[in-house]
Amino acid sequence: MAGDSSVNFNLLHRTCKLVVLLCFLHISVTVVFYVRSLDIRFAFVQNQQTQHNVTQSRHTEVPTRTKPKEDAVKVQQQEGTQSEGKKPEEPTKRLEKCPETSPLLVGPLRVEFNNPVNLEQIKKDNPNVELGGRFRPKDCKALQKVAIIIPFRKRDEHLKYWLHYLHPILQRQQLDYGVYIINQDGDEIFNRAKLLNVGYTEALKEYDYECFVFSDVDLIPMDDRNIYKCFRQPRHLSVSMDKFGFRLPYNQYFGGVSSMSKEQYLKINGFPNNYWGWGGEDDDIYNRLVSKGMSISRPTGETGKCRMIRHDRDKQNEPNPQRFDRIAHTRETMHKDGINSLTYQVVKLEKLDLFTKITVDVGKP
Ligand SMILES: [Mn+2]
Repeated sequence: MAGDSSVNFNLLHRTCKLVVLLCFLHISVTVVFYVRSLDIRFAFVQNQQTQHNVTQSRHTEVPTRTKPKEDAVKVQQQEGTQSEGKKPEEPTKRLEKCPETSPLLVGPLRVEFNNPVNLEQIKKDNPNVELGGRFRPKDCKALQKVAIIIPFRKRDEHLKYWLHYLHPILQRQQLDYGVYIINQDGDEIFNRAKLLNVGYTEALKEYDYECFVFSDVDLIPMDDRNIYKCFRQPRHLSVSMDKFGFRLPYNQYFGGVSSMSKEQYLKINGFPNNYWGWGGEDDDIYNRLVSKGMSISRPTGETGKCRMIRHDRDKQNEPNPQRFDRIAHTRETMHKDGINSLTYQVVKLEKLDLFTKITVDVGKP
């Protein structure tokens, strides 16, 4: 009996030891994980701050494995001293995202071209638009950065109306946007699609735009709920033009005003460069989209109403007789003709009050 109980006692003793050991192991593992999670949190906070302030990035690199805590403390001190000297930066740091639907929208608008407008007045009416035609909402972070690209030549009267109507609309849409007028230099035949490619390229040199709206200079939306931004599919915005009796002229129509994200644009190798003169380039773009498996998104006919400023046909923009033949071969030509084959010369770059004007030599056929 005595031997039996001592064996029992030994067994109990050993079991207790094992339990204590396991407890200790458990606690130490917990402590290690806790400390590491603290480090990660530090690193995360620093990362967030570096995103907002590039100048601090050198001091706020993620701590190395060896002495993470010391580094983190050092960083905090540095940031403390730096932020004191840089107070103006603070308010921009904590902007919340703008709402999915802007509360500033008013719906249907009256659009007419009877009363002349002038640039001075438009500038006064839009005090928040910055040099080069740039704007971003003050009290929230815009959902998209949008470059508005307008192919142009000798249409200053139309441009004034466009600026007069569009700047207030785009601001109410709470977009982070810039307006780029791509002016074809010289008197050679006009090339709309190539100018659009130039606009895409030049705008990206200036700012990290993620969305591109391609608009004719003479088209004005009649409803500010027609948002000049990008969607999951390429968007056709000018869906019911007064010129066509407020209807789509045909289902595949992609002319007038359209929008495409950077990804969508690159997927189709941009736009063709060899459509000289009027017509066809919008159908070519449509073919590119469809051949890459994309479809067209559109606002409703009511929201998508817009007016075109009446005008005579421009000189040096005659209908292009080759357009039907070109459109028939988009699928074969699109991979070698587009943003990857674009060549041009910037003649002049002007930062004006309400827009950026880029005058370019796009060559001739
Ligand atoms: Mn027109």
